[in-house]
Amino acid sequence: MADYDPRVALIVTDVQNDFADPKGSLYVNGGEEVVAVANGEVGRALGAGAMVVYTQDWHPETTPHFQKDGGIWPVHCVMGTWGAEFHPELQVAGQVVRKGSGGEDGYSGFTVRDPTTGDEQGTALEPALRARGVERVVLLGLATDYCVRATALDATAKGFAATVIREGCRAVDLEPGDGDRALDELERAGVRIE
Ligand code: VGL
Ligand code: ZN
Repeated sequence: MADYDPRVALIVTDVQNDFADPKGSLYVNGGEEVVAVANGEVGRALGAGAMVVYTQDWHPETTPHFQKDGGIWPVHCVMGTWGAEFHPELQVAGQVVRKGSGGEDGYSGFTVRDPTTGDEQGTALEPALRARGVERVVLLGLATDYCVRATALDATAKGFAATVIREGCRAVDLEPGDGDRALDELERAGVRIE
């Protein structure tokens, strides 16, 4: 079990209908199963005085992130639509950080990247953590091989200790095994997997 204290932030990654509901446009197998895990961790984190932050994939209707516009993904998490909303059973009790709204690839909760120029820009996440004196982050959510991976790698690169709760994550697995490979990669990068 992840330990929480006031220097910890739980980052609940993209637990949104398009990923977590079987009717979602980019449904991640078992995505709905992370909701209960997330709620349990949110309760324990808040009880221990830790910060809880939520990321939300938040795309415009047209973005090179989408297949129809030259990218690789079906249309998903379009801002203001049902698919972009958090899963209705997710307990949302903290700051929400949206990413991708300028048409960027928004895999990491910390940075977004312009898919044509490659320019990276920070989101509100790191300033929010620094303002609270956070030293360690605990991550769960969707999807293991994309947003959880990218956010955890950025967290360690920025000097935060990072833990990923495996049972609170599910993978897209475009190629079978992508999720497991992502967890191996994270472990090699110094992320604790539990
Ligand atoms: C994600 C694919 C496309 C994610 C976001 O949240 O992991 N995956 N956009
Ligand atoms: Zn996306």
